Amino acid sequence: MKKSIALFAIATVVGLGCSTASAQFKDADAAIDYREAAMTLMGSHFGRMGPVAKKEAPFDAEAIRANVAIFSTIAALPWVAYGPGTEGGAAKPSVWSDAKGFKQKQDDFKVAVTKLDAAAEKGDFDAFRVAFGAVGKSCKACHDSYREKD
Ligand code: ASC
Repeated sequence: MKKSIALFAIATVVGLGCSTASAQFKDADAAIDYREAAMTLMGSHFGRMGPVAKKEAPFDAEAIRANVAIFSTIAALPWVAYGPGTEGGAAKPSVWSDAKGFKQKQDDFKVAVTKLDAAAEKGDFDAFRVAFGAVGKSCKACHDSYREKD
């Protein structure tokens, strides 16, 4: 009897572990792949605007508007893939041990991205440049605290 209770407890814990990771993803690896894919696309769409912000490439307001629209859409995606039981990849354990701090970084980032969106919609270079810089700082602040160094 005791043994069956213990087995039930283990099954429950394992079951919960699985259900948290698989609420939206098959397993932890699927969640890691998803968030890393989203980050890769974010890096591509953000990074290509760097030369424009640095005045090394011309400011094409419509191209920037379209690219920021893609970036801000992708920027909403990774966060759901850091659920319980998805530790690993480039994420530091502090993502989970300091969940509040990690959430604050996400919130700061979302505010910065919203401002970048507004600037891109306005088509104003200076507003874009300032907002782009703030998003970059937000990326870096989170990476410094919550991403393993390469
Ligand atoms: C990028 C990219 C990042 C950020 C960061 C900004 O283009 O891939 O991780 O910008 O370097 O500081």
